[in-house]
Amino acid sequence: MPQITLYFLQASRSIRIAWLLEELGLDYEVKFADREAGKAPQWLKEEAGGLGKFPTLRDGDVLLYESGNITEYLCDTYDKSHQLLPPLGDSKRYAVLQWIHASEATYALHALAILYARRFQKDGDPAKTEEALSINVQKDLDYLASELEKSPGKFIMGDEVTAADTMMEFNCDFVFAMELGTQGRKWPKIEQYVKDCQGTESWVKAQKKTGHKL
Ligand SMILES: N[C@@H](CCC(=O)N[C@@H](CS)C(=O)NCC(=O)O)C(=O)O
Repeated sequence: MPQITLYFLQASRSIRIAWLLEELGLDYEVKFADREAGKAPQWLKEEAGGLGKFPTLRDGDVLLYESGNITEYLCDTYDKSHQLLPPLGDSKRYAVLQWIHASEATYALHALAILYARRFQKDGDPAKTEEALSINVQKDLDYLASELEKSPGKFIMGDEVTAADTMMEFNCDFVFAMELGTQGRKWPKIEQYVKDCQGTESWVKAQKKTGHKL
């Protein structure tokens, strides 16, 4: 039995961690659940423990949630060559950590504001709310596109996948799939980036093993 268990909710950020585990070449068991009325089923929350949000990961006695935190833990514990996250003392570490944090604290925040407005806004004009909130999403995407232009390779930090990509790929795929704030605009550089991420052997393996689909 592998000592690592990934509690995986369908159509969620859980794919970030499956992709990272594949990049690290680690053996892991997947406890997969489909959504029920859009939410995580109770049995998965009880079995996983923690905050009841996914991904959640168990490694022996260690229980972790928050995809950015799980990413740091897995890299610090198993990425001995520091391919995915540079070591302490290397300034490139903070360039990667910046994306790990931005993926949740900025990119997901701005996109989810629109999803929640779509779901929960009762009064006023939802289209106007979405248009106003889309400014943040579009600025975020413009910035990512400009950073990808500057990258010496097809991924954020260059030609090799890093933890910046294992976190950010989901944000881009999700925003495009749900058209969250895109307002008809296209970002071909980011569309190509998503294709390149999803074309890696490790992402393909993660998708097959988990059954992830948006
Ligand atoms: N910031 C957290 C977000 C976790 C989160 O909200 N996950 C969603 C799926 S993407 C979830 O578990 N939703 C199920 C529910 O709320 O029932 C992370 O990066 O892991």
